[in-house]
Amino acid sequence: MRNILVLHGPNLNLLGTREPEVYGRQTIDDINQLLVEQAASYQTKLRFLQSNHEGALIDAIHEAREWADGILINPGAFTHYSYALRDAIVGVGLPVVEVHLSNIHAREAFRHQSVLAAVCVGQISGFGVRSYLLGLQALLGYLES
Ligand code: CA2
Repeated sequence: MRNILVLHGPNLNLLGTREPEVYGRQTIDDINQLLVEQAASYQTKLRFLQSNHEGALIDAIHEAREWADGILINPGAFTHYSYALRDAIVGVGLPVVEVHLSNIHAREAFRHQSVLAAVCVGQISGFGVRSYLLGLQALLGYLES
């Protein structure tokens, strides 16, 4: 049995309420439900946290050392500037996959850079909700190999 922490960063609690053309119509609960369904066929347990606070995400990454095999994260806008999240990822040494609903490379210039991608196993961006499902598969495949 694998244990994976799924983290959703700032403003992702608003999914499904605005900007459907960018982020789709599904809510964060819909995404979590789809992930749970996928995880079941991989003998994997998921724990979820959404937070608008950098420190809460960092605390969750630190605590994951005690129980998780890996982390799936959509860091939201922290992607583009949070050296503190980057240090936390390096600090715990767990494999992390970064996912984005939108294609951050096709948007405003400030979104093109991720300060986290280099310390993650990889990044999946632009496939909507499927980015999360592909990300979970990629993380589990990485753990198998
Ligand atoms: O594409 C993604 O998944 C992002 O991580 C989403 C972040 C954005 O800052 C990143 O550059 C890319 C923003 C999430 C905000 O989500 C909202 C959803 C509905 C209404 C308002 C915000």
